[in-house]
Amino acid sequence: MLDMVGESEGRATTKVREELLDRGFVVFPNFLAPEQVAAFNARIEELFELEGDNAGGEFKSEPGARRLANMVDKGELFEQVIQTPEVLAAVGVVLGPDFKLSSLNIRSANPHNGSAQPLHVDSGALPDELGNSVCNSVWMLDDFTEHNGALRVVPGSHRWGRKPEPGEKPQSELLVTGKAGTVVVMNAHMWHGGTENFTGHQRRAMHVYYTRGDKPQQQYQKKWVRPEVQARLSPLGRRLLALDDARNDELCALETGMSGFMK
Ligand SMILES: O=C(O)CCC(=O)C(=O)O
Repeated sequence: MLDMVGESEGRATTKVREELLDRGFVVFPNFLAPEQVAAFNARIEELFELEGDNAGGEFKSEPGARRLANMVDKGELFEQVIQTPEVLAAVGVVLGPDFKLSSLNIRSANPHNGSAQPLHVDSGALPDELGNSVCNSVWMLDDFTEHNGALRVVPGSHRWGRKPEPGEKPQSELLVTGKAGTVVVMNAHMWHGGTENFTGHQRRAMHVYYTRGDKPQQQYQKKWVRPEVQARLSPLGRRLLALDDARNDELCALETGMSGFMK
């Protein structure tokens, strides 16, 4: 019998399935209402203020961007967002029935940050004999425009079986623009990265990142999420955080979180 996560893949529409398999990404325009975007941004700005120089310290830092990490621990709206049915259905298309949350982070490209992120694959991972192991969702919390550091993707590159060379820029690269509230689900073996922010405003995004069950989480959720938050999670939330999964405990004991390019 399929479990709660496993069942989700069957609910993806044909369009979602085809775009993920063919191009490697699918866009859900205006998925969040403006009030929901505002609620995420209010909490995120509060956290940047509270955490100051330590912001993002549970993971890694990135020149040219503000980051926050371990977000499941930092507000009920984040506990909910990892359980979004449409996104889980799309993730199931990429990863199959056995997957879990890898990490939930915020990335805000700084005004006039002077450079783009390198093209990369998440966690530096390539598909293996079992198939895909990484799938990310990028939630736009500001409009993504041609000038403010929108996401770029290289459609189809999840099938190339290699990572981009430094500075490599395929002609097929596309910019993914959209209104705040839009969500992009992508096979994270597809080459992608943030672009340069030429404007005077922050460009905020939430990265809800999933991985296959036999891989370590980027942030070991059982370690980072406080016991009182763990205790109030739904069965699906517990399952997605892999809180009762001995295999995940072993995997995460062996390896520290890998980024596609950050130190
Ligand atoms: O925030 C974005 O536009 C994408 C960032 C990204 O790919 C990453 O941080 O790994």
